[in-house]
Amino acid sequence: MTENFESTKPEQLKNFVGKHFIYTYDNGWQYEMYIKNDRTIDYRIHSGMVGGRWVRDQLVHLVRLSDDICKVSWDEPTGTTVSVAVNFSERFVHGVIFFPQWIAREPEKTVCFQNDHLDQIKQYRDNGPTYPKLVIDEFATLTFVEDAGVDDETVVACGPAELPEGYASRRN
Ligand code: FER
Repeated sequence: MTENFESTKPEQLKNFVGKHFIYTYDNGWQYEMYIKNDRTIDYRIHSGMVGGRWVRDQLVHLVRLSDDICKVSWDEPTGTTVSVAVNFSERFVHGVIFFPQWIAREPEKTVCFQNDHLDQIKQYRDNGPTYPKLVIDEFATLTFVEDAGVDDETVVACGPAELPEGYASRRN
């Protein structure tokens, strides 16, 4: 079996698909996510341990927890696994990130536009070590939220360093 999406119920995801948002974890790490469709996100990491990293077309598991709350979970090619719950009405996030030990030791190895470096990333991953994982368990505040529609390839189309001044600090 390749992928199992048995929890995904596309008809329950209309409030979440198309959401584009920027958030800052309580440890100061700033992230941006675009839920491109019910199976896919694009994202940029503005600051933190792997600030500068950005990714398009990450396959995710997206579920509805309430009309305003969804959970997005995925397994990166790096071996990092992530599960992020987003509460749009109270504008906060809770994320758990499980970093393999090789990233805890040398996080800069993952700082790139990952899509262009997949062979290298998979080699790092397979070299390990994996254990012990670095588990980051943090709340975050949503500082910017918009509806960007489905499958818009222009939302996350460049690295964080190439964005206009003030892009990530916009608040709404
Ligand atoms: C997030 C937490 C972690 C997130 C992405 C990651 C887009 C990815 C981390 C990594 O692969 O290094 O909230 O949102």
